[in-house]
Amino acid sequence: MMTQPTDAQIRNAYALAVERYAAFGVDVERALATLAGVSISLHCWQGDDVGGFEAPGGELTGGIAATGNYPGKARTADELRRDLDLVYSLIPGAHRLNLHAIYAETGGRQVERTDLKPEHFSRWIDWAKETRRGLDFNPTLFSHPKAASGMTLASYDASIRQFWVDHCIACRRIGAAMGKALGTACVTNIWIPDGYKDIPADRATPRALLQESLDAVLAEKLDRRHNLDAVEGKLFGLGAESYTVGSAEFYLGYAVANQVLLCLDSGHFHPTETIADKISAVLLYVPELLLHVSRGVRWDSDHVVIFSDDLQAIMQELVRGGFLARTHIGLDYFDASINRVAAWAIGTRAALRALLLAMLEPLDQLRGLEIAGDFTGRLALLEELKALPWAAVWDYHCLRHEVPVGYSFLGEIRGYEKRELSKRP
Ligand code: RNT
Ligand code: ZN
Repeated sequence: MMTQPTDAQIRNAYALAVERYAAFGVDVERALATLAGVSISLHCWQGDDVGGFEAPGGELTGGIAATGNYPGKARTADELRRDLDLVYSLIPGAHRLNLHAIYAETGGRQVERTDLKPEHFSRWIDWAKETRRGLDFNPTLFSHPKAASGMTLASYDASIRQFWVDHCIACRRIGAAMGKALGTACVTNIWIPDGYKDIPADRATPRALLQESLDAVLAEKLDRRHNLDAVEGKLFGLGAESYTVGSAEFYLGYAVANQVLLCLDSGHFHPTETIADKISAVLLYVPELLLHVSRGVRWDSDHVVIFSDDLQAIMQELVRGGFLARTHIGLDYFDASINRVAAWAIGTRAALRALLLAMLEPLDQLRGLEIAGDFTGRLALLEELKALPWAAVWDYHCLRHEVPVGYSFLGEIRGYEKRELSKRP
C-alpha cells in the first residue's frame, strides 16, 4: 500500500500551486471558496441498482438497466442511508440527495403510487434535516404494472394516463413538503420511459397526449421556494429504440413554453453530441437547468462518471458562463459491477475535480485571446492549463474539509465493505 502525503507536504504543495496560478492571474482561494459553495445532488439509486423498496425483487423496467452483481447492495432505506453517510464523509462540501418515489418508506404496507404522501418520506426528511442536506425528488413512472405497456403519461388509455398524472401530482406535493421542511427548494424531475420499439404509425398523438398530461400535472401552482419542476427528455431506451415520445425537442419546447427547468442528461443524446454545448443556448430561454451528469459508453449505459473530457467541458461551461447559480447539478448513473459506495464517491469526486479545474482557469486571459482572434494563443494556453498543479489544490481542499486526501478514500470504503457490505447476502 502506498504511503499518504503528510499534512505538511500537502500544504507545501498547495503553497507552490497558489504561486503558479497567481502567475496566470488566478486567485486559488477564491476558486476554493466558490467550489465549497457548490452542492451536487447524489442520486440515491446508485446504492441499490434503481430497485427501491416498494416491491422487493421487483423488476427494473422503463428501458434502463443496471448490470453487474457486485455484493453489498442496500436492501433497506436504513442501509441506503448508512451507505450514503459514508459517501458524504468522503467528499468535500455539503451535498444533496436525489430520491425517487420508489424509495418511500411505508412501514410494510402497500401504498399505491398515487397515494404517496410526504409522511412516507418523513424518515428521509428527518435524516436530511439532521445531516443538513437538501433533497430532490422524482416521480417513478417505471417498474410498475401500469407502466407495463411501455406508455405512461402518453398512453392512449385515459385511465393509465390519469393514474400517472395523479402520481406526478402527489410527487410535486412531496417535493414541496421536502423543500419547505429543509428550507431549500426541491427539484422534482419528471422522466417517463414512453416510446416504441419499432417504427410508429403516429408520432404526433402520443406527444399531444404527453403535453396534455404534463399540463394537468403542473396545473397546481406550488411555491418556487419549495418546489422546482424539471422535465427530462431522452433519445431512446432499451426496447424503445425507434421512438421516444419525450424527445429533446419535445421537452425543450415544453420547458420554454412553460418556464420550467429543463433536465439535460449527458447520456440522452447522440454519442457525438455533448450537453456542454447546450447549456448556454438553453439558458437563454429557460429559467434554470437540471443536469444529470452521466457517462454513456457506446449507448446510454449510465457508467460511473469519470474525469473525462466531456465532464470537464460541462463544468467549464457552467463556470465560464457564470451559470452555476441557475444550474442544479445532479448525477445519474448506476453501476452494479463495482462497489456501489465507491461508485458514488468516484463519480462525485470526479465532478468536483472537474469543477475545480474549471474554476482555476484564467478566464479573462482566455477570453481576451479569443476576442483578439488569437486562436493559437487560446489553444496553447488551454493545453498549458491542463498540466498546472491543480491536484495539489484539490488535495488541500480535501484536507481543509477534513475528508480523506487522495486515494485514501478507498481505504475507508474497503473497511466499510468488510464491516458492513460483505454481510449483506
Ligand atoms: C433514464 C433517465 C432517468 C433515470 C432515473 C432513474 O434514462 O436518465 O433520469 O436514470 O430517473
Ligand atoms: Zn437522467
